[in-house]
Amino acid sequence: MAFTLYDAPQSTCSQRVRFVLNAKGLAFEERKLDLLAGDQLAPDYLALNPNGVVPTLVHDGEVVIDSSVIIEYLDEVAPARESFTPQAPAERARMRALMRFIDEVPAAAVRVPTYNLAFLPRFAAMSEPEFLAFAESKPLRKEFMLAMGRKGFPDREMDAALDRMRRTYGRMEASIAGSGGPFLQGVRPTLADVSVMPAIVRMDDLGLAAMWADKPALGRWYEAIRAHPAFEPTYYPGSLLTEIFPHLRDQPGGRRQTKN
Ligand SMILES: N[C@@H](CCC(=O)N[C@@H](CS)C(=O)NCC(=O)O)C(=O)O
Repeated sequence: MAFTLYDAPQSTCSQRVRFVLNAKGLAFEERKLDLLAGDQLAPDYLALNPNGVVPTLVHDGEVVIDSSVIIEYLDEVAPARESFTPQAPAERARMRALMRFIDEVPAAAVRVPTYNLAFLPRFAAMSEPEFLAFAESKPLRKEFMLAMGRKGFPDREMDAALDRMRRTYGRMEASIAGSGGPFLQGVRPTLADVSVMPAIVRMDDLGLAAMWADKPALGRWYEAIRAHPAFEPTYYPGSLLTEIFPHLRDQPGGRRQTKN
């Protein structure tokens, strides 16, 4: 089986796919896109992924897009070594319900602190017409970029996003407690754990891990997922925002860090 993954080192959606490929021991050719340079909007790439986002997987000529769809696809075509889909239909349904929640709530919410705390200096340096043209070029994220503007999301939006992250921690804590842990659905990680992992790593990278200090099961979950053999190769050097944006290291979490 030949796999080509179009991705970006720091992209949370790409990290889901790298984790599953690594866990299964599947060799893949990684084609890294520079998202700030706009590689994802080049006509050749848009022909593969009309959403103009990473990741995109090409498997023996078949193009598969959207990280949740890709990780389900990988678990179907390559169930060996480690499967991330439970056998029992009711458990599968629970996993998929968690994945829908994760895509709708934390995967979307985490973009707000990411843009405000990490990417903003890049956008602030653009002229207004430059920024508007940049936003206009995004098939999937035009409105998101316009809502953010060159000055960043207002406090109201930031607070709402952090609140959605808090609700995620609560949902995770309950799921881990209900299953006995250490993962969301018990002793083995499922695709739901893989789906939420990059959002939690991102919040930690932004200096906001104190937000779940009162959630012991989530703390143990984080240790367990980091100890998985696929974690290290997934987060190879350059995968964290603090590695490429020095201002994040100086002011981890900014003023938000104290607001739990
Ligand atoms: N639902 C899509 C979302 C993909 C997505 O938002 N990718 C981001 C990186 S995590 C991206 O490529 N952003 C580039 C841009 O917005 O121009 C998925 O899960 O694959």
